[in-house]
Amino acid sequence: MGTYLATSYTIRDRLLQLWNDTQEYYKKEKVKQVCYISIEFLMGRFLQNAIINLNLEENYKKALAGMGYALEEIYEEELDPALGNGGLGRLAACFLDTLATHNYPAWGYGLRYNYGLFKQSIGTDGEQLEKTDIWLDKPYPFMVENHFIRIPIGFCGTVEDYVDPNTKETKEESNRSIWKPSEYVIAQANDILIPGYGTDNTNTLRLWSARAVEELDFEKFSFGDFKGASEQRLNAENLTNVLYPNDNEAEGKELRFKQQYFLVAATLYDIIRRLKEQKRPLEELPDFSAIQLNDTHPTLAIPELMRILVDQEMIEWDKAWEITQKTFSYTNHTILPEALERWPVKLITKLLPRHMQIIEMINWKFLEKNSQVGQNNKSKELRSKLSIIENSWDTLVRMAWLGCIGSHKVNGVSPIHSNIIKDQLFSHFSSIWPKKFVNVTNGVTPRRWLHACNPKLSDLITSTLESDDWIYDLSHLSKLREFADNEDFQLKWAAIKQYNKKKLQRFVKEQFGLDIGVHDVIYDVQIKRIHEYKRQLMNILSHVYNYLQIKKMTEEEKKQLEKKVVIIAGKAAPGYKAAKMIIKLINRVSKVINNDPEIGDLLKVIYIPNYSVTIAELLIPATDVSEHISTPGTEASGTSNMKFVLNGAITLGTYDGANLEIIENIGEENVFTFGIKASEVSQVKQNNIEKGAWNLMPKSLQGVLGIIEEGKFGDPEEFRMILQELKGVDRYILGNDFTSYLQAQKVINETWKNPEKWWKMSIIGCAGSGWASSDRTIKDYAETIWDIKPCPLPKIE
Ligand code: 26M
Repeated sequence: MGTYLATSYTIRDRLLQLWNDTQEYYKKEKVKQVCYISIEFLMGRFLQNAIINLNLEENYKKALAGMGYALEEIYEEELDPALGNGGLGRLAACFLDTLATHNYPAWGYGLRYNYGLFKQSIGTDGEQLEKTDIWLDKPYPFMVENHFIRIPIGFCGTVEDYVDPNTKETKEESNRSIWKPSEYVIAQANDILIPGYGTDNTNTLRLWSARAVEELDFEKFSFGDFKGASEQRLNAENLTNVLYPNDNEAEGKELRFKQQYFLVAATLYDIIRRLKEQKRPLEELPDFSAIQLNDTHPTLAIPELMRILVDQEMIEWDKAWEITQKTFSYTNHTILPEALERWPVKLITKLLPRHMQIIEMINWKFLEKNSQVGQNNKSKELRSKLSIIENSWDTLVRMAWLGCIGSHKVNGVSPIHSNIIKDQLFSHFSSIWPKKFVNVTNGVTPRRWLHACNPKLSDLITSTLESDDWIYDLSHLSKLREFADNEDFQLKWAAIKQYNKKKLQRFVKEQFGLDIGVHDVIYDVQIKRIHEYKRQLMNILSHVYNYLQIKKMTEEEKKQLEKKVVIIAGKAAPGYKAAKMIIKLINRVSKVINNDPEIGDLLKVIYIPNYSVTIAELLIPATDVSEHISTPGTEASGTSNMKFVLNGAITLGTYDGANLEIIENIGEENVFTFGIKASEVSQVKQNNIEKGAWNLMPKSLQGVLGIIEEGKFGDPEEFRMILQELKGVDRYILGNDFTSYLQAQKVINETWKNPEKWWKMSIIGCAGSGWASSDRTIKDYAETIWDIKPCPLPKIE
């Protein structure tokens, strides 16, 4: 620990200097910046990334070796902060790396949760167990509390009419009111310095933590009554205690709502403070900063900015609205209905009474302008479609609607997803504002996801291309295509995969005491949050089928088989019963298969617990086949699919999300595709409903379900819910895709027998992945949405 800390502090020192210089320079240049607000930032470990970005890895290696330490071992001592659930939070982290690397003036704003995503372990029955992740127990040198930045955030209270002392103008004319919150919590800034690769520019990720109000200098903020503040103390600190563990499911908890407001209120205060520091008027906000809302979680920023502009800064409503729309843009990451946030009007009225009024006003003005009030059904229908406020089981605020209406641009994260947004989810808005809806395809940082996690492959690419330019311009990878058939290159390429697989093999042995082969074994990996739409269930059921097939084979037939290690990892939201059952089933199946002497090393199924960014960095470089098998139309993009192709894994995938971009860029002949297209989904679902999924299910899958029901993997009651779903409606159409999934596996096994073909596909995949860099993504955002330009620190000669 000591060496790790000492090493880290030397890096932090350097970063602090660069960071100071960068921030001074941005201020001096008065450049437009982007602020990326996200309820999650899944950063991964810091030290290696920082050392690489500062181009100090060789120096540190040598210096530490001189003292008897191995740098790699020091890296392993670092904790991995889990301040995000999955794709959305990790995307935000990739963006920060790119923004710094390409010298964009940028800020990340998020929350410093006391407890990150729960730690997962697997119980003796194969079930998921959860433990609190108390990450702040250990020192974390890369985050510094900024003592100068403490901001009071109000909640609840009352709203009073505003009467202008001079004109006697009332609320009706001015739209102005005065909010008097009854509770305050302090937002404390904690800064993580973000180094870029090969540049001195160092940006800020500012994470807010909640503190009780007594610690504040009361006089400085004259907010009046602080009676009862002591009772609020515990409440206050509770606010940023825990990251909600749901991924792609909206959780209607009051505390979650408070977190969201706390994040945006502190952030806007901070942005406006920095604008005022430059002595610029609020009218200039859109030229000072673009603000990107990462999903709907920070959309309360829209009414919050309106409140500041109208109530506090005395700006006319229409002018304020223009500023607001110009400033914000919103990214949608999901179309799953259960993930679209809708908050009860009652709850908002209680916690943020003034904001509720503002939301109603925004809605009213919008509807006045865009839909005729008529009594006929058609105009009523249009109004209820457009309205931010929904009347269903309760009166609810649709946060995605608020995001659309309050932003100048709304983007999806892959072409198919953006089309679904434009033509289905928000079709009523896109006919009003056809230009508002755009696509910005996701990307991943090649620094962490190739250069750092797969150093041998990185070296091979650099020596082959005779340049390391690809590290910050990934389009250079296309030149690898010439080498796809080159025997010598293929051998080197394959040897690196072998090396990475050995590393994983050692890990599996150490962690689970399990022996897995490396030579001539296909490593087939599916790692992501466990969710029905991602179809881990289809994966495990296919291997139950394969297992049963092997059991029927003669020794001769078995000799013809390809060996496979199936690896699955990912957490289930603690309240998501079906997902937890899937984990249990995977572990039960794994136990049976791995312990069956008739199977030997032909098939192994391994569930790796407590999946994290760090585990991904180990698994991705070691993968031969990576699975991205969501039901078409459900996975907005996926980003690990990109990381895998970059590292030479071949995709086994459906026609969904960014898989389609992979197919388009490297050719379908280099991807193992299967299943139906998104356009066919509704028909299949309809059939399932009308005829019953069981009746349409292939015999192969019926047989597998039969075996589970016989109790082969324990009491079938434990899996009843997921079995019933499959036999009943089968919402994610596993039954329909099962046969072609098995067929794709056959094709994989056949292809594996032909190494030249295999490695050619693998190389072409990597060569065709230049587009998958988050550098390309950020350039798209910067040019089409944010209107910001790089601002590199001048080099000191
Ligand atoms: C919302 C409300 C309450 C509690 C939790 C949430 C919530 C948290 C995370 C909802 C969704 C969250 O993440 C969704 C997510 O990760 N979406 C993924 O975003 C990736 C980046 O764009 C895409 O690649 C994935 O396809 C998409 O599933």
